[in-house]
Amino acid sequence: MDKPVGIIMGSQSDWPTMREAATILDELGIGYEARIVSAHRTPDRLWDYGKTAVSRGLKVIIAGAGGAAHLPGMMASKTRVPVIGVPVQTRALSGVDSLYSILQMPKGFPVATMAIGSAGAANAGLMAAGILAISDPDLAQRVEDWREALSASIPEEPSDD
Ligand code: RP5
Repeated sequence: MDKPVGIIMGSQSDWPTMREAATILDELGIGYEARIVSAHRTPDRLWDYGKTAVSRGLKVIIAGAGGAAHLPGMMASKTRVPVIGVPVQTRALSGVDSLYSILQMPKGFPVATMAIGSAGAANAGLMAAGILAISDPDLAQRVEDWREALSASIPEEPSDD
């Protein structure tokens, strides 16, 4: 299977959050790789990843980090492959630190920033799917089906159970 999506994260501790993106990609039959790439702890790895992203066939990068979350922005500086940023929830500042670190990019180097935490990671998977579906009609149908199934799973009335 092709692996058009790269899921990268600053630390092993981000994986429980970023796994939500991977789960969505699995559900939609999209290939991906997952790597730990830290802006601060492994800057050379970040540089190499960004430098080779296009030549390795990556179409979308999902980047999650927490705290001083420089990974998505630095990756966006290094490659034209679209970067979707996921602010990981932190204990000290609940992820607002991550959100602001990822969101406020200077003109010229955009990062599509998702919500804080696991909802943001799942939505990053869906955003990646939507981007890839532009040029893949089979995937577009799977995304439509996924959305319909989600809507169908929402009850019309609340329950006491
Ligand atoms: C960031 O620091 C990572 O993205 C992670 O969210 C945070 C804490 O990392 P650990 O100390 O748990 O490795 O670089």
